[in-house]
Amino acid sequence: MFDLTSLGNSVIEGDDEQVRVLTNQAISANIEPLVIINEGLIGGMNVVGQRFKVNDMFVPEVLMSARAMNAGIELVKPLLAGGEMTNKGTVVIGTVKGDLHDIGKSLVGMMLECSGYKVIDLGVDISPEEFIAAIKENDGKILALSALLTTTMLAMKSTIDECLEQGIRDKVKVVIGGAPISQEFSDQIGADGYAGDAAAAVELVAKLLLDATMVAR
Ligand code: B1M
Repeated sequence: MFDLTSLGNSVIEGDDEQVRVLTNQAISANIEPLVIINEGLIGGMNVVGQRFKVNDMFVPEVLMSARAMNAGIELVKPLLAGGEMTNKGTVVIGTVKGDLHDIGKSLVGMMLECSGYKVIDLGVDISPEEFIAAIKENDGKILALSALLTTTMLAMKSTIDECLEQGIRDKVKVVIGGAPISQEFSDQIGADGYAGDAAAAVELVAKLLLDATMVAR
């Protein structure tokens, strides 16, 4: 029986070579691709996030862990492409204007993709105009905004305001997240919801799209 904890531990250690070896072993052991990602790779990265919060890990280590996680995900991704990758709805995701943090945002995007959504990841430092252009171009149903700095949180409000200005606010659900974000802030700026981590973001997106379908009926 393959032990996914060892894969998670290799992510925590930032050992991309070992992650590749263990991911290939997990694939050979016929472990479901989504289980490898969620319980092994993202499981390890979640621990990294928690350790950061208590200053038990530092920037270079987080970056190495993120790189190691991505090395594993690259091996598993092709296995998802044919079967489980249906499109439950298009999500446009990015880190807001002025903010260069992308590890958490990429995790959220990855989890959504693995859960069957088409994800357009715009990257970091994205202006309200760029977000809205991508929503229009791709018929996006969900706008997912990430911010890690207290100074850039306000760009989330500017993005929502721009959605209103351009007349698309009622066509898109806005979800927000990142270390300084809270449900209270989400309510204040008129977002549709806040998620504290990648798994919660997947649940929130599913709920918002289901609610939207019910209203449309
Ligand atoms: Co920066 N940084 N950083 N940094 N950095 C923080 C955020 C900080 C808290 C560190 C500290 O001082 N203790 C602090 C912010 C303080 C504040 O605003 N209150 C800070 C600062 C100040 C800065 C700079 C200004 C430093 C400087 O230059 N003086 C600078 C800003 C650059 C800029 O953005 N313009 C800066 C730069 C950097 C690096 C480039 C070195 C690097 C980022 C590299 C990269 O992302 N490629 C970096 C890092 C790594 C961090 C910390 C250490 C780790 C962030 C991280 O990746 N965590 C961070 C300290 C910390 O958070 N404790 C810090 C792991 C990741 C898995 O968690 O991103 O929280 P997180 O994502 C979680 C959830 O938040 C949630 O799900 C994820 C998975 O569970 N989530 C969402 C995230 N987005 C979501 C979206 C959703 C839903 C959930 O829906 C859409």
